[in-house]
Amino acid sequence: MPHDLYFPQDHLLALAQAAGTQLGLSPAHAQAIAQVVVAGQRDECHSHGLYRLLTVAQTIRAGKVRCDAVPVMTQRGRSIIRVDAQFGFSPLAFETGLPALVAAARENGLAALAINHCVHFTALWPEIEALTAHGLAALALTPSHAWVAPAGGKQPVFGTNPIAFGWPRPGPYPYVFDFATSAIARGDLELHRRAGTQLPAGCGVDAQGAPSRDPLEIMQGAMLTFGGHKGSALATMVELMAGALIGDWNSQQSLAHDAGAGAAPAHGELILAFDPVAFGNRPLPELQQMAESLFSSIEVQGARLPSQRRFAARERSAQAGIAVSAGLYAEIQALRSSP
Ligand code: NDP
Ligand code: PYC
Repeated sequence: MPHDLYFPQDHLLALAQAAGTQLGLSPAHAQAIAQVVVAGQRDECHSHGLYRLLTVAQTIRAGKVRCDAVPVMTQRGRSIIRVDAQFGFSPLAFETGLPALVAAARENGLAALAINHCVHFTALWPEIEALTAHGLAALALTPSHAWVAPAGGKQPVFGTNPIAFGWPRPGPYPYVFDFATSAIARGDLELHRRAGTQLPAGCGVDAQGAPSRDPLEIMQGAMLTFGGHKGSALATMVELMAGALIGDWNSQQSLAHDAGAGAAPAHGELILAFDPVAFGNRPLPELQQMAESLFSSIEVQGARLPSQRRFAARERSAQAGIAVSAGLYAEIQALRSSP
């Protein structure tokens, strides 16, 4: 019977960092990656928690990432920050651009961070929360590998293409949503495959285009977008705004570059930061009050805000330790001692 073990955050950070270093990552990359995967585990986002270190390992072993890449930041005009990740993993590139993005958003009201040539495997909400912590609203988009068919089609074109948004609230937690534009994230499909379980209906088709709930069959066929033509259009927008707009690969090019290696996608990411004070021309608490009344009218009817499950998990983890299944813990330990 699988069971969970519980660990203090510092223990998992040290383990994840040691595993990354053992895999060959520079200390800066190992640390940046440890932060995001442990945050995912802490918030019970299992598709983007410690499990993602297995993707990191696969990507390194396939030779599809530069383990010691040093991101290079440049600025165009006052509000476009570019960070070239030099084919390293994305978390360090984001850390590199964050201070300049915050400063440019403060100065101009709106600023963009375009990350180019990164290898990407993370959830987007850690980046969104890094911006809401500065009192900024934020939007992030990134393609992935072409696994998802357009509405009305059967051939994969889009990535799972997440869209994440955040709004700064008074108190410890912002308003944040963060979701794949596919009906299910690839990470969750992988977890179903590992567990030998079926997907919910409507997530994919087999190689003949027939509806399927089998992860392996869908991997041979195509995943589907959420919301039919609406998800399909949003996925297209992500390909354009975090692909062509920033002069980087789309999900088809990322998958072609992968050439069957099973590595994390390689492409760009677009992150926009908005200063509500500049747009609203009022003090932040006044603007936040307007937002709070919207949130109240959602919650008063028993509906929940996105990320509340995640924040509740964060509180539980702070009290009881971070839960990790015994099997996954053993796999991460094995990475730390791998040759
Ligand atoms: P989910 O469908 O699990 O959740 C999407 C969002 O909706 C979350 O903010 C979630 O909050 C919220 N939510 C869920 N249920 C409700 C509800 N009943 N009422 C209100 N809000 C709700 O996300 P996905 O599986 O689509 O994506 C998971 C992660 O995968 C994301 O973090 C995403 O960034 C990542 N991803 C990354 C990719 C990449 O290329 N790097 C590609 C695709 C996905 P809560 O978490 O609190 O439940
Ligand atoms: O879960 O779809 C996903 C995903 C793709 C890249 C990183 N996560």
